[in-house]
Amino acid sequence: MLNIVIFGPPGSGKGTQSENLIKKYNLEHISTGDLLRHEIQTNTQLGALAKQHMDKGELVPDEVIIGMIDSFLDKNAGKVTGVIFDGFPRTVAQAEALKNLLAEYKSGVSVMLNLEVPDAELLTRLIERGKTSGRSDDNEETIKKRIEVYNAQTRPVIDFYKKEGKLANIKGVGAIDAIFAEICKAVDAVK
Ligand code: B4P
Repeated sequence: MLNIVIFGPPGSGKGTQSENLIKKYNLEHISTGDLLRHEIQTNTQLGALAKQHMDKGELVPDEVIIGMIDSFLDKNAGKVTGVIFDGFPRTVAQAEALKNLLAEYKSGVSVMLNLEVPDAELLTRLIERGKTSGRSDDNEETIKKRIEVYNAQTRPVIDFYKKEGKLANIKGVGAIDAIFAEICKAVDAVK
């Protein structure tokens, strides 16, 4: 299986580039952010819990997220040619859990695409998205908190994949197509 982790701070282009990757490589897509927003929209208990954290720009607890990934793999592993993990893992504990879960299927992460974008650009993009997204976490105060949480809790995941020899740094500023071309080079190198 071709297992791609697309990684980066909020607003770095994970969702945007995932759409391109799915089309080109015919991958199954899991976005933990989308799944959580679906839970909120359908008023589930999990959604209510997630909303409390997301509205404050915090991460949703690891055990909730890991449970979602576990059931996703249960349904899909072995039946698909590959998976794109979008917005997951966001903590080292999540990265370790993913390694263990994929090992159960004699598989592992093929490459981790780390989209690098400066904070000022992230803020501009997400404030712009907030004008139309309807997302309660796309406002200046929450965006700043999300960037802070990224730096404190999520950035260490880069070192995890560096040690695993899976890290591919991608400059995430510029035209979406040009960034995608760099992403494809990194994916083709591990295919
Ligand atoms: P996500 O849904 O993952 O939200 P995100 O990081 O804001 O989105 P993304 O990074 O995909 O947006 P994109 O750059 O594509 O998470 C939301 C929340 O859910 C988290 O804060 C957390 O609370 C919770 N959560 C999710 N996963 C979790 C986990 N694993 N553990 C714990 N909690 C979790 O798009 C941004 C904007 O930039 C768009 O408008 C796009 O058009 C634009 N853009 C993209 N590329 C561009 C480019 N090259 N140039 C200019 N603009 C660009």
